Amino acid sequence: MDRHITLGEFIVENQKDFPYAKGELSGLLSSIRLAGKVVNQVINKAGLAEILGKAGQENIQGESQAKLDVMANDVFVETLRNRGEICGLVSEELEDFIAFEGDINKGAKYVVLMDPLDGSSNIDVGITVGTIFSIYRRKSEVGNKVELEDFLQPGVNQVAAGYILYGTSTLLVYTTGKGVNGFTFDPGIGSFFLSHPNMKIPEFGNIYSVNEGNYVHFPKGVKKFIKWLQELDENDRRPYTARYTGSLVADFHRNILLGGVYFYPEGTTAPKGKLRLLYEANPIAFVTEQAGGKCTNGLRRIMEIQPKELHERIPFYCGNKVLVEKAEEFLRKYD
Ligand code: AHM
Ligand code: MG
Repeated sequence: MDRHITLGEFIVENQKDFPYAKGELSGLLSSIRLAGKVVNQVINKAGLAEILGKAGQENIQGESQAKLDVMANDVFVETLRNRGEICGLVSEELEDFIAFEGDINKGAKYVVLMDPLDGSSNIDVGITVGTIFSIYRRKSEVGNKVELEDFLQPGVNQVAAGYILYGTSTLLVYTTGKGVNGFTFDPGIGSFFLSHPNMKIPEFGNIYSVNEGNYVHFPKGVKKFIKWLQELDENDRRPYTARYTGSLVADFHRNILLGGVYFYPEGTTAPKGKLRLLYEANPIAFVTEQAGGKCTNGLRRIMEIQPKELHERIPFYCGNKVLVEKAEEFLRKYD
């Protein structure tokens, strides 16, 4: 049998990239791996375990929560709390940040921001969903209770970020700022193995991913960009192919492997788009840039934007540099 590197081995081996590291980040990534395995197991048997459907409550953003949203949130919160490597957490499902104040969390210097189960509308129909996470060093002094400013940091401060894709296979993809690596879960063994080393977005991509049902609400520049993507031009290999599942993790993962552009623009019914800056846009932007792509709000680099609140939304254009720049060109010209 060939030698396969497990995620655990990879995390430990790469700790040496951070001369100041004491193993806390490695421990934190391992905790995310563990919680991901638990969520994966529940998702796999969701249709049998009576955990499909609505939880009967709304999250802070007025979105109806699915039972699996709540379950995934609880698994990540409790796993990360009990392992002690972080002092606070923000989740899409919770209105405010949680401060972890147990003895085990006292010396922790990291905070996590996450969407525990992204693409909730796909849960009940058995289509790919994901988890997205972002890790920062806290700004306030270690030992004290975490504060809002520890979470409201621009994406350039991220120490690590990534996602778990619960699809035809389960993958964990992450970056610590030294490239992007993907690991596929072997359910028979119970471990993630390195399957996608040093991921790079292909130079050319011909996929575009957007909810075109919102077309009438989009700004003129976005409409023109979509028409450009659909025009015949053999030099550019257009028209491009439309692919959209409604799960950011799935749409993004496909595009990072095959090349293309994902966008969730501002629109008349969603003036700032839909995606959340802190736990959807920023972590995906970090992975994108580390894979050689580009991620902006149509004007500015996502990761340089100073967040103002925990659940703020942002227009999002992400993927091959040339395609994101093409979108920006149309936005500048028409809007
Ligand atoms: P969620 O976090 O509540 O699941 O919402 C985020 C999701 C993204 O995964 C996806 O790209 C987008 O919302 C889909 O929205 P729409 O259904 O408007 O196309
Ligand atoms: Mg989400």
